[in-house]
Amino acid sequence: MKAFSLLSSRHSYIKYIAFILTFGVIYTLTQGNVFNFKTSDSIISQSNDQIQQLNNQNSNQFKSNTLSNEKDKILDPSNPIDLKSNEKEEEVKNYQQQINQEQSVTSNTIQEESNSSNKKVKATFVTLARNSELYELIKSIRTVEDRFNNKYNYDWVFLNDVEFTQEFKDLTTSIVSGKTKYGLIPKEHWSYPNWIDLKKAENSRKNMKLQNIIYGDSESYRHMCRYESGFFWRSELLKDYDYYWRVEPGIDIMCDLNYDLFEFMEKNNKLYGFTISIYEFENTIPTLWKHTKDFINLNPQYLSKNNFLNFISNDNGNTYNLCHFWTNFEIASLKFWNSEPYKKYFDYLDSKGGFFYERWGDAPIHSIAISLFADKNQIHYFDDIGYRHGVYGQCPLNDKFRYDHKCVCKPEDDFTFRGYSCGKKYYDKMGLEKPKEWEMFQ
Ligand SMILES: Nc1nc2c(ncn2[C@@H]2O[C@H](COP(=O)(O)OP(=O)(O)OP(=O)(O)O)[C@@H](O)[C@H]2O)c(=O)[nH]1
Ligand SMILES: [Mg+2]
Repeated sequence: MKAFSLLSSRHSYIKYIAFILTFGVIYTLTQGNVFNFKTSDSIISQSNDQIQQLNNQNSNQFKSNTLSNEKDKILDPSNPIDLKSNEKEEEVKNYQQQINQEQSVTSNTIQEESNSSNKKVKATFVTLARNSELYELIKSIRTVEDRFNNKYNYDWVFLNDVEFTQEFKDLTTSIVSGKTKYGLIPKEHWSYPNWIDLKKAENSRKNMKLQNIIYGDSESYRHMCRYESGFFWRSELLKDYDYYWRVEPGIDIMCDLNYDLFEFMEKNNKLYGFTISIYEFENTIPTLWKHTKDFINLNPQYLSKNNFLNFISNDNGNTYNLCHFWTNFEIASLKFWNSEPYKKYFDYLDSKGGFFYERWGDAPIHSIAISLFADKNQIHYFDDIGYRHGVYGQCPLNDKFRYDHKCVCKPEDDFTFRGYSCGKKYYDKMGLEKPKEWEMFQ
């Protein structure tokens, strides 16, 4: 008010002073406002940056966590946070805290599990494969890693009758979480022994081809079966391990495995674990049982007192009922194959030439041996894997179990109690209670 009355004064020097004073006041007020605007702009842009940062952090967390829908909505980039709303900012902070809590619970749980034993079991995965199977195989490895081994980091041994390619080694090493080791099978483990009549073996292959017997005409399949029966466990690369888990190209693990299966084997004194049991094609093993009986008659001391003969024979050992554990999934003790009874049994069978004159598989041979030489309580059926290889699969029948373990298998696809499976016999002869749902899936 004072400034306006001075401007109307008749004295020019007073007018001049009044003008300067008025200009000064206006300038000060204006500059003050400019700074004030700038300050509030920078506060908004700062808090904008902070919230953006928070939002980015949350989006990253989101990628590595399973969040509820509510959280998804808040963190969804297509549902941006209203910068003016303090409430939303508060909400984001709260969820940030919740996520952090969830994260620490998850890692504590894993920590607890991996700390459940002070000493890691001496165990490894083992895969026999051809270089040409690499891309089928890495899918198998990936499923085993995702469902199990990324928590335990067990090693992986790869075996081949020819050198592995660099691509095979690089790719498998990039996926396996434990150490990888690559072995070239010695010639004497993958060739005809000198007592084999090659002409007789060739005639047998031709004959089996005419009968349309699966792999009946294949030489390499026979070497593979002989190797898996009598030699893989002698590999130098396996000598530091007690247990192995066999993995083949083209398999799938369909449930989360939240415990250490090797530790289970060791703690429970198990020697052999399987997922699928099935009947063998009789025309691939016409004389296998006769030779087995001869071997037992010559070496009765090897027969276990509490054996599982009634799983593999319906007539107290007179004939073989063809039941065997599928060996493309095997978690087993290397010591068992390295034991005197098994080594002698293998050598005896090998001397009879049935790997080449017939087409003996490693699955019936492993199964017969474990059923005769081990205590039956040392055999374990892993009913919780959710396993598939080719047409046959194993899937836990209990809904809650499947949901809890994020299984992606269909109970209808479970083979355990189907007609061509030996699963029902296994439960009965082992004296186990079948799952309550079994009758719906036979
Ligand atoms: N290095 C090598 N590996 C082989 C050879 N033949 C088979 N294998 C591997 O031995 C394992 C068993 O062979 P498969 O052909 O799958 O035999 P199978 O499981 O009885 O038959 P499928 O039911 O058809 O899978 C697989 O891991 C193969 O990758 C071979 O000639 N060389
Ligand atoms: Mg196979």
